[in-house]
Amino acid sequence: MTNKQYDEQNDDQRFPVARRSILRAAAASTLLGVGTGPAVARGDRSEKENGPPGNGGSGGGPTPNELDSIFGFASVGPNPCSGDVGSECFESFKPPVRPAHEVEFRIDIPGLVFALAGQGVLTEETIGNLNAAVEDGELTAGELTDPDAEVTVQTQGGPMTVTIEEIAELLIDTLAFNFDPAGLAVKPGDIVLFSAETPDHAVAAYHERHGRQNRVPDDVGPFSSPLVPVGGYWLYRFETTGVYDVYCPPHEAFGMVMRIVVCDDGVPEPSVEETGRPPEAESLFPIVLGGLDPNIPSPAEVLASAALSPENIVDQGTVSWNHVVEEHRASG
Ligand SMILES: [Cu+2]
Repeated sequence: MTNKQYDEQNDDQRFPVARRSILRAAAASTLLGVGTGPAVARGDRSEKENGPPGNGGSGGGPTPNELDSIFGFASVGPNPCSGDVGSECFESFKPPVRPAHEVEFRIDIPGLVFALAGQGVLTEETIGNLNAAVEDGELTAGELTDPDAEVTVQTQGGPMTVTIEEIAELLIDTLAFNFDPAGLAVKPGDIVLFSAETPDHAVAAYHERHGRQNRVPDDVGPFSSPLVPVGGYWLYRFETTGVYDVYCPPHEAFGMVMRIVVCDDGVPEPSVEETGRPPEAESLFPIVLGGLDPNIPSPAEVLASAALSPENIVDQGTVSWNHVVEEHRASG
């Protein structure tokens, strides 16, 4: 995602006048707003043109009775499971293609943190101090050398003054680009609905034919989605028992990867073959934020985390992205 796209999303409402309480609201509205604003608007607009598959709608193409084993089924929307709804939304899909689980494509970057990037209002020293202070995911008294120092940030809504401590708090709220949940256990044959709440995402298997280390069960093809429009979704059926590692091609380098474990009983082992480039060992996310570093795990770290061990995923059913990040930050 480019700065320009973010600037366009940083509308007036996100940076109103009253400061402290609004800052939290700003963070929250970005957490939700970057996705749900456009998602709702675009979903509404396309509602007349499309419907969920198996429900008489076109979905941008013929209604499928089955999902392609490589390309699944993509729809521009509307997505019955968009936003804050329960699993009853799955009933909008007819049984041959009814999902049993949902994963959201998310961007959790407070608008103000993004606005700070590239404005040069923080010194190297302050950035270093902020990064060290938030590394463990908690702000402890005394960690910031000058917590009350103020900086002025240019936003779409005009200049906004914030303290270093407020920036630190927003950095801790920054969860970057992610799949949520980041760990998911499903039964063989289950369909997963990937919901595009924010733009610029896709799903691809770590597969030798994508030039990558093979991290899906033997016999599973090089499946992938297209770039899924906001308000749209992608459906994929996981047939073969085993551990599936997938990534978002535009955002993998920033840590956007996840693991799906397919099993009936017992816990399958990950199968990793050296067929190509492994998951990135280092996150490039601080580059997006002009050097600010909220300590988001790299793709390799995410997939090696205890939180995403197949045992833990099967035990928990789902593992949130927030949990993966918290575990990483706490591990020092
Ligand atoms: Cu993405």
